[in-house]
Amino acid sequence: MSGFETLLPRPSRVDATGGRLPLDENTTLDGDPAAVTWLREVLVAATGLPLRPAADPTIRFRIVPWLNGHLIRVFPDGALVEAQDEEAAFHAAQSVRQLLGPAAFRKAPIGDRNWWLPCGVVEDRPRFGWRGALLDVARHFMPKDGLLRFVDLLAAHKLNRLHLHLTDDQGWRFEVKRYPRLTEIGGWREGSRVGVRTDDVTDGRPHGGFYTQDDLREVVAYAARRHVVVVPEIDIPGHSQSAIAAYPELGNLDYPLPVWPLWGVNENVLNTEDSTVDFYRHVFDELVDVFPSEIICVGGDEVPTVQWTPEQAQRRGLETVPELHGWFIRQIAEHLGTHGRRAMGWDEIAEVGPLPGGAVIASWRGERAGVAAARAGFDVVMCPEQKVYLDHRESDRRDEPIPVGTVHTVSDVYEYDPIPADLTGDAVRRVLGAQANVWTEHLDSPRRVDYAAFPRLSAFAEVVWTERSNRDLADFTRRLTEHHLPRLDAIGVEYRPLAGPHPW
Ligand code: TNX
Repeated sequence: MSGFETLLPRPSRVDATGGRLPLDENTTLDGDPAAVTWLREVLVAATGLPLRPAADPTIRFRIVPWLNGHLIRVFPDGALVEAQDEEAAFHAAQSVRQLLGPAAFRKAPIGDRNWWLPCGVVEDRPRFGWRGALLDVARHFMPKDGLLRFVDLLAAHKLNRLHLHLTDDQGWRFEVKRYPRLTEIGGWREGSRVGVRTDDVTDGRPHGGFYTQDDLREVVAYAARRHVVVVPEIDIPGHSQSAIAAYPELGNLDYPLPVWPLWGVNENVLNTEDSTVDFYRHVFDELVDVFPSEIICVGGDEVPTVQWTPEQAQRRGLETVPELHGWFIRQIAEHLGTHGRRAMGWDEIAEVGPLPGGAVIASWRGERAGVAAARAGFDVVMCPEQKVYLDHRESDRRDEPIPVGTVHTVSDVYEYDPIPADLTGDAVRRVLGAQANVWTEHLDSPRRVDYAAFPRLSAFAEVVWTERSNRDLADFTRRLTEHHLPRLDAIGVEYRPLAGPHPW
């Protein structure tokens, strides 16, 4: 059975009137929004029904600009889906797919079955504009197909930002035409000889991969069609050893470094020479050419400053060495400004000197930095590691395959709220939303990413979509277990079972 009580995330308002609209060979689907074409594609594949266009279709979509969000009305002989804009129409299309039941998520029909929509009304709109997930493709490369699939999973949850962590000490994944060694050398790491897995060594296997600019343009276009904005990150001036391995002149040492084969925080940061800042200006020039996102992430987290000197700070008119960290970020943020883009950075950048105008703070070491930045008038994306880091383990059982971090269960994630209690007044509006971060030191395949991300990301989707007053853990758990996990099963997502870890 499926009905309005199956929708996830939970909609603003539903009113079930009883009865059904059956879908069969004669059912037609049409309307102006592009979401109609997307919906037809997925439903024709799953149902085998033709769902032809028609002047007077059974299921009609239309844009109604004065609406807030979308409105789905289903009657026994037809349905009318109205949406404020293209994005809202796409959300409505996702809901229509959910209402048809888990089999609507398959890629081919699996035999005769009855397809129908429940009669009644759904009215819905998102709580936050930034409903994101970060995927770290630097620690472990995710083949392009896996990325496209991840985008589909985000879209199925009405999430709309994919923060793509493209570079780190352990790998550089973004093709830069001007500096080919970044991917030729920086894209590959040797195995470390330590063959055990703990928090601070890798699995010891050689690893690598990178995306061409055209690969990423494809990902951007695929995501855009699903109303997901891809926010790229090139992490500077720390987390940069892969770049230094490729171009040693970017670093501070007089001997070459390998792409780092260990996890953790690394002292081999970029130097602060003009030539290095210029190098990165060119890198970001190519980045903005591929990614249309207004907001571009420059990283800025975890920057040890032991390789920088007081003289270098003085030369830049700064009093202390740590201010070089802020200075470096500002150089690149200003450069992004010349492209009409805004810099986003991890919350450390708020502690090392004045923030660049228009900066967006990703508050990851708790919520304190985010609250302060919001009060100071900066936009904030909340992603506190103690709440929404999906690489962290799901229980403290010894057989949990991912041993890192603090325990975050599905209900822990569900109980998170992006607006901290001490944030009030106008500053609340500075919180653009939140994102769940999937770091991949210990997730070396799409299969592992599925395990870590789901179903916690399903809980997170409701956190950022549904009004707080409309959230209810018991109701969510029922929808999840009875209706949503079967959808993930139909897609082929190997999520962590609620009952306990998989034996692998
Ligand atoms: C901290 S979050 C990091 C990442 C790690 C993560 C592991 C952040 C800005 N930096 O480099 O992958 O912890 O949970």
